[in-house]
Amino acid sequence: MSNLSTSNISRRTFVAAASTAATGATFLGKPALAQTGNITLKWANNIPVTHPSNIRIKEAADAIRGETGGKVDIQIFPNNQLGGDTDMLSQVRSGAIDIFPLSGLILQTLVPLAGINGLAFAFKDYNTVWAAMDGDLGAHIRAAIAKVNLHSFDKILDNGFRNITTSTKPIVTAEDLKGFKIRVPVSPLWTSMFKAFGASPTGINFSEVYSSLQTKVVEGQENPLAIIDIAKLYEVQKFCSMTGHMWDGQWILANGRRWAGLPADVQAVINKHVTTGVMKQRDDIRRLNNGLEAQLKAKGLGFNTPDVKSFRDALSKAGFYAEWRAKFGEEAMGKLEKYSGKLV
Ligand code: X2X
Repeated sequence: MSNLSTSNISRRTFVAAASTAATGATFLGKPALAQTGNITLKWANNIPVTHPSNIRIKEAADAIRGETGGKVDIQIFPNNQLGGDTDMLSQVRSGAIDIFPLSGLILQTLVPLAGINGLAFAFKDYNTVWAAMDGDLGAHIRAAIAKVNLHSFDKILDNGFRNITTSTKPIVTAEDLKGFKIRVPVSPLWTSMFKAFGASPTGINFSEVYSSLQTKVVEGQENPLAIIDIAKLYEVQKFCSMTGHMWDGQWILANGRRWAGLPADVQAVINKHVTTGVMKQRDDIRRLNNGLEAQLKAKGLGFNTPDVKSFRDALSKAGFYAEWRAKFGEEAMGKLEKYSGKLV
């Protein structure tokens, strides 16, 4: 120790390092996996088991089990088995669920800033989406999420650019949305967007979407093609309008206390495999959303290319961008507009 200067090392770091050296039992100041018992984590979400989000996370869970010699077991509960999104959000906060991927726009009920990437027509393509979400905008949102004691993993899952489906008529211009009964996820920004179009939106969790379309509680909904296909919404919808009105992704949220209590080496193994899984999931979703139109046509869904400018103009005219600029604030809007360009 005599030639080791401790003057620029904090006491805490020094103590942690010293105890690691002495016992080998800690890693970055936390107990290591070798010193703890088996760890079971409940991972729940709102989508069918055949969706890439579940396929890739199952692969990640298998790899994590393998690398930890079976000590870390991530159990996946897909397809709203543990409740709808708003319910699962309460459960991940209380610790009844450990890990839960959720749209930033639904998280907005708890973390207002998390809806910002859903501002309509903000992203022109995937390159811009990933630059923003893996860059300054995503970092800003994740910092806001941390304040409500949820841990969010570095990389957001892709859901995709969203398109409008209906059982009644094709949506070609913004005019066609006037008075239209549409399901939106439970989220202030989503509701406000469709009100600005003059539609009549109802906030409904995804767990109830198929039945609400089937029983015609609502005439339509909006989702990326991968969801429309995998959740079989084409069975209860006739038309799809390729509005691409917003990009949506799911932050992978963990209960803050549970995550902080995991040994650091366990956190590192989970992070590594979840990140690999997310990067593969993004590739899968991009491919699906680009290639599914032909398959959905074959299943009877009619497609049309709408007048996107009419939708964009309707929102500007209704004051949608001005309203949300005031709510999100200039600092956050600056982080978005660095990627999107000015939104007015
Ligand atoms: O609820 C939806 O529409 C879905 C499946 O796209 C989300 O998770 C936001």
